[in-house]
Amino acid sequence: MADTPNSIKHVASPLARQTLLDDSLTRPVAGRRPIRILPWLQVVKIGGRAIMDRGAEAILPIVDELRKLLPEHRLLILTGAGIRARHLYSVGLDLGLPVGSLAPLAASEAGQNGHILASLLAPEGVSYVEHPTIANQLAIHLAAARAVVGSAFPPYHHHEFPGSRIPPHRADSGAFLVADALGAAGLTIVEDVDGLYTADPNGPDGAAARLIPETSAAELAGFAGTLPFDRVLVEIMANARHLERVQIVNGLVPGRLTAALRGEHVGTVIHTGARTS
Ligand code: GWN
Ligand code: ATP
Repeated sequence: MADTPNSIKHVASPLARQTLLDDSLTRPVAGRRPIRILPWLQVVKIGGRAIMDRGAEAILPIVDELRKLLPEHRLLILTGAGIRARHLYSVGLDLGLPVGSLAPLAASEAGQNGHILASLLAPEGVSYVEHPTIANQLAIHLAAARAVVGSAFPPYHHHEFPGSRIPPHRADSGAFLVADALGAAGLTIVEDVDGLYTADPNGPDGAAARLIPETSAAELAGFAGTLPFDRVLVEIMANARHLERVQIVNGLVPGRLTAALRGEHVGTVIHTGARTS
């Protein structure tokens, strides 16, 4: 027995003998760009507050636009959480709930919006798919249907970072993270404003706010004002592996989403830190 060779102890691995914390040692193995899992996929994030909370007036035209896009694109449509999550934050914070408890509760509101949107697209064969399905079975679902709908919130749950009382990783960062991880062809964020402005166009200084047609994650790192998306997305975009740009468009203007998916510049284009090659 003692003489039996145990080859398991001798599995050759370039990372076997070194710390994973030293970039210079891991770079030869880990520094390469990962493969694109679904390179033909277009990810569309529909604002919870910007679109879904407005009801039929905003939702039905977007549903119509998405329906017409199906022959052209294979879509992962992800919904944000909207006003119900904001109510939840205020009640939860008043009660002293930690960020890790608030994150899954808010996420469930993003899911509810997804169920609503998917019901309206069901005649086209579109269904709501669960987080685990997005993680592991998107390819087979998108072989059966031109699009699926899911929750844009990332499932950080009780692992949410404790730096702030409101979950920092919300629907915009969730949509970006999954689009980049899948190596998708693009991400379009659908809002109720024409794009990123120098200041909140609906805020007190709105009259003086100017649209910024093009910017980068690096430039936004020094942007002191409010943003129409999760602030942590700026840092995430800077470290992107695949997605080279994101476009923010106004979903209240018919045709903008369609134009964006056809590669037209109709909102704010944000260049990420992903290398072109
Ligand atoms: O419930 O609408 O997925 O796709 O973050 O977790 O809080 O869950 O805790 O597959 O796993 O409410 O139940 O709910 O929105 O997230 O889902 O209908 O474990 O399909 O069960 O990662 O949908 O839900 O809220 O997305 O964002 O059962 Mo919902 Mo959400 Mo459904 Mo999902 Mo969370 Mo699951 Mo999950 Mo929980
Ligand atoms: P969710 O999907 O998380 O529910 P949402 O994306 O639908 O949210 P908001 O998070 O409210 O919606 O973001 C859109 C809003 O951001 C706009 O209606 C606008 O008033 C506001 N905003 C704040 N700062 C800016 C800015 N610099 N440029 C453009 N809009 C801004």
